[in-house]
Amino acid sequence: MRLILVPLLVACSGDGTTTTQTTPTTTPVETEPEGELYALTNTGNRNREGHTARSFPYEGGGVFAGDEPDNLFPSNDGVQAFFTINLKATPEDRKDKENLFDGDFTIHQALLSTRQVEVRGTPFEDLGALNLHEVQFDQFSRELWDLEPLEGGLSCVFADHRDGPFECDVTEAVRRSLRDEQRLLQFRLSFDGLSDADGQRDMALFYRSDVNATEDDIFDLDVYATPR
Ligand SMILES: [Ca+2]
Ligand SMILES: [Ca+2]
Repeated sequence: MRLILVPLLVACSGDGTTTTQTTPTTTPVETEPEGELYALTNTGNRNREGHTARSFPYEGGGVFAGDEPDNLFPSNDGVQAFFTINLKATPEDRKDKENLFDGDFTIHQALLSTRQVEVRGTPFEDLGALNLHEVQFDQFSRELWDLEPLEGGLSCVFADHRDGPFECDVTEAVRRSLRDEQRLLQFRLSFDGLSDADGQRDMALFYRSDVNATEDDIFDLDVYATPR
């Protein structure tokens, strides 16, 4: 925050001199977070990412969530997406640097976001908010359909409008993962509701070129960190 003094009142006194009163007001100023940027993305690994139905064991490769009323989901069942970020990965532009997992860093800020999203139908109106829950699993599979969120893990609203933003502050989750030597940061995305049973798709789909594939570089984790 930068303090800006704004003239509030200009008054002329009887002897012809002018006095000015000021009052402090605050204006938000965009500032870069402290530290260096470590830009990570999701793995794009089929063993770590995909979608499951929310009410029965099923799995597929695309990373999407919402109401998917096709013949695989005869009861207008909901789907939820899973993805993973490897904190041990070395960012492309930082080959000369130690990765976050092997190094010793002060983490100033970590923001998880995406712009690789397509919204079909009206999920935010019909199903509610798109929620992000931190989870842990070894292998992506249909058995994750009823996986509980990680105890003490991060939960947040990733988006509540089709125009976004699609993002969450995950600073504490990154700090805790590094402290606990947990190499993988894993998340589930799901809407508040399963389905509005209108026979229409109401979904958020995350992809670059193939909606049914698992692709890397969809979710961005921007970590600002300083080596200790
Ligand atoms: Ca629907
Ligand atoms: Ca609908």
